[in-house]
Amino acid sequence: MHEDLLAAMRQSIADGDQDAAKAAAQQAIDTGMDPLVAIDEGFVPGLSYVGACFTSGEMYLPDMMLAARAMKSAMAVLEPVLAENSATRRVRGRVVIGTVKGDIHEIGKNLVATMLSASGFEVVDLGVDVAPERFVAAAREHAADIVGVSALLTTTMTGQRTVVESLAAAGLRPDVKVIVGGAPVTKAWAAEIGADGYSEDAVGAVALASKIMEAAGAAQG
Ligand code: B1M
Repeated sequence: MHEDLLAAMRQSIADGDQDAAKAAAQQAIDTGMDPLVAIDEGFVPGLSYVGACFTSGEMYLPDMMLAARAMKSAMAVLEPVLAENSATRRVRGRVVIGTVKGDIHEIGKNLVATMLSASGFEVVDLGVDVAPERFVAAAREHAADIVGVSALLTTTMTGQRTVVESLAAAGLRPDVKVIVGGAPVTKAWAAEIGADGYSEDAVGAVALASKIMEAAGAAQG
């Protein structure tokens, strides 16, 4: 049953079938499946499959767009439940998040934002294709503790370095910490560009942000 539903989720994304994706997400909720299991083991493998087919030339950009649309439909069903499940009232810190300039991938960034806000962080989501100046202005305006920068393309991940440099040039570093993530991003890259942390996934991003806030609290005594 569990495996059948996960397979249906993968298939709905591979087919780019919004209705099937929504129905599978709803079925996950109705049957008490953890929304994160549905995302990580059902829907994301569907997207990975589509990504691999795109690389090998078996699928084209419109297929990837349909898959993304189906994924977003499933997320619209799952994210409110995800937020509800882990809702906490304590504000643990303020995070400004966005996808770098030139990059319009948002699904992973949205998941990170949802998980952070569900875990008690105040999140200001700047969306996609965000210029470094906007990260700086928002960090200042919202007195951010952390700026989160997502990048999904090898050609746009350099934008993460620009954000780190722009925050420094604006005099906001090192008080504002920077965390980075996205499929091509690595821990080594984060270290190279002077970011304060890297996480592979949304759950890790919450742990990382929490660790940063604890360290900041300890430093203040
Ligand atoms: Co694009 N795309 N895409 N795409 N796309 C990839 C990334 C690609 C790997 C596909 C492939 O070739 N196999 C490839 C990049 C190759 C590279 O640079 N190495 C690629 C390409 C080439 C492109 C275009 C250039 C295609 C073209 O036009 N010829 C184009 C670029 C557009 C642009 O941005 N300027 C493009 C466009 C698109 C769509 C618009 C069709 C669509 C995005 C729609 C949308 O987001 N609204 C799309 C999609 C869907 C994908 C794939 C299939 C799926 C991405 C995704 O949502 N994954 C992707 C292939 C793949 O990843 N297997 C691909 C699911 C999501 C939950 O995972 O985003 O990795 P992810 O997020 C994870 C972690 O990375 C991490 O946590 C998240 C949750 O666990 N994480 C963070 C992410 N951000 C974080 C931030 C953090 C911490 C962790 O701290 C701040």
